Amino acid sequence: MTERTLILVKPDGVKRGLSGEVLRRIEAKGYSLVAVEMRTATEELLAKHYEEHIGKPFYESLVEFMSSGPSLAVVAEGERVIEGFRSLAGATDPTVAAPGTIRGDLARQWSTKVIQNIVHGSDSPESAAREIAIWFPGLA
Ligand code: IDP
Ligand code: MG
Repeated sequence: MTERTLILVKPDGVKRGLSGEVLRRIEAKGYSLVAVEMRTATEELLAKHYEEHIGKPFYESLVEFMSSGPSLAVVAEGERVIEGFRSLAGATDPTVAAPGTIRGDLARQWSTKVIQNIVHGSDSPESAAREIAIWFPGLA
């Protein structure tokens, strides 16, 4: 089934000039871009986006990092794109993310406060619908 997913090039990726590289990998894989917009996330938006992480030890640092500058918000579409983009992104911890993945090739550990790993990708159809509605209310 054709589905849509919410992808973010996080502030570390945008600052390092890797937005184009992430878009290139999405398109090279064969997925299409439905929406692309530069956006600086507010604390309120992040509380919705990262609802499941509220109260965790890294939550405050995560919000500080994610609101530190613009992210590139992307909706991509394709057959099994939710699972497919998670695979392109690689494991959460960039130190051990497999080479060939976005995180494995382009990210590393910078500090122990928060993991900076270039991209976010929705992890299920339910998350994708929820996150697309948060970032692109007009598309939902
Ligand atoms: P995901 O982005 O691979 O889905 P999640 O577990 O949903 O990973 O965590 C959301 C984001 O929070 C991660 O991408 C990373 O930036 C940060 N994060 C996750 N776990 C930790 C941690 O243990 N310490 C610091 N930051 C973390
Ligand atoms: Mg997640």
